[in-house]
Amino acid sequence: MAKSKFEYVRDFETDDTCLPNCWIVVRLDGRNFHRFAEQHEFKKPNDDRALHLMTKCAQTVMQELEDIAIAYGQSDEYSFVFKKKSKWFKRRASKFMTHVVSQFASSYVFYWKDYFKDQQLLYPPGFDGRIVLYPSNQNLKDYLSWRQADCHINNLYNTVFWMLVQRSGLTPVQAQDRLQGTLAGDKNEILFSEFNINYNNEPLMYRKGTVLIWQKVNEVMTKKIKLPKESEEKEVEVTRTRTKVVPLHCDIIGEQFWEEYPEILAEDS
Ligand code: DGT
Ligand code: MG
Ligand code: MG
Ligand code: MG
Repeated sequence: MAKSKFEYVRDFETDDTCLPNCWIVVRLDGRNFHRFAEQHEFKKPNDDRALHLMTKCAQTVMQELEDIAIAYGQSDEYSFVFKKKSKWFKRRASKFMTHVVSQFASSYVFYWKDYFKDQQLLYPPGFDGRIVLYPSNQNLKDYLSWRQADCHINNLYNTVFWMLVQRSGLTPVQAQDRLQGTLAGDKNEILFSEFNINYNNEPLMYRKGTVLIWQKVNEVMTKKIKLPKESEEKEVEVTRTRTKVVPLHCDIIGEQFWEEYPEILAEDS
């Protein structure tokens, strides 16, 4: 086809190809979820419906898009790690980011009612996105460790904060003052001595966030087959191996996780 005189406008498009051989991380985060959580009466500090909906959306993203090796989520954020060798959309950063964020946002609305049975969705939620490239496995592990450490710090703080407000009747300002300058050990001690809570017994999903990985699972199903020499159909059990996205709530800061699942960082990834 002949070129039109307008074709030159394409030259204004900027190249956003991601550097080769790097892990491509897309992190999304709910826009103004402080307000969104208030308006939709999220339980404080952790709402299981909200956390499970986030994970359902992230599973959808992993299943619908190509080349995601692992994802990690907590609070109103999720990080998706694309394989180093991914050639998806010629590694264009804008394609990765927009596909992840739009698929996630539409899933959030689509699956809302499955998780928030009697709570109506009051307005359309939004999510921001960013892309970061990590050249080494250690950088990637440190990135994920950073997000999990963030989850721990925030969750410990929020757990004590809301105990002081909900159980001891402190105002938010008083609770904030009480926690000013306290270390992790102090917060654990307040929880234990004042509320009889051992922080280590709090649900893993709250303390560790959610890791999504691909796992082979065996599925047994019954199938009707017709044998050549017989006239009637017979029901037989067949086992199929499928790869599914599985949620885990485990530590990813230590080496154990990476030793248990070496395929995540494997060279051909
Ligand atoms: P942003 O991200 O700058 O647009 O603003 P926010 O308000 O989304 O701030 P962010 O992302 O730093 O903090 C997440 C907010 O989401 C935080 O205010 C608490 C809220 N949130 C997330 N998960 C839950 C939950 O399970 N329960 C409750 N009550 N709030 C939650
Ligand atoms: Mg933010
Ligand atoms: Mg947010
Ligand atoms: Mg956030």
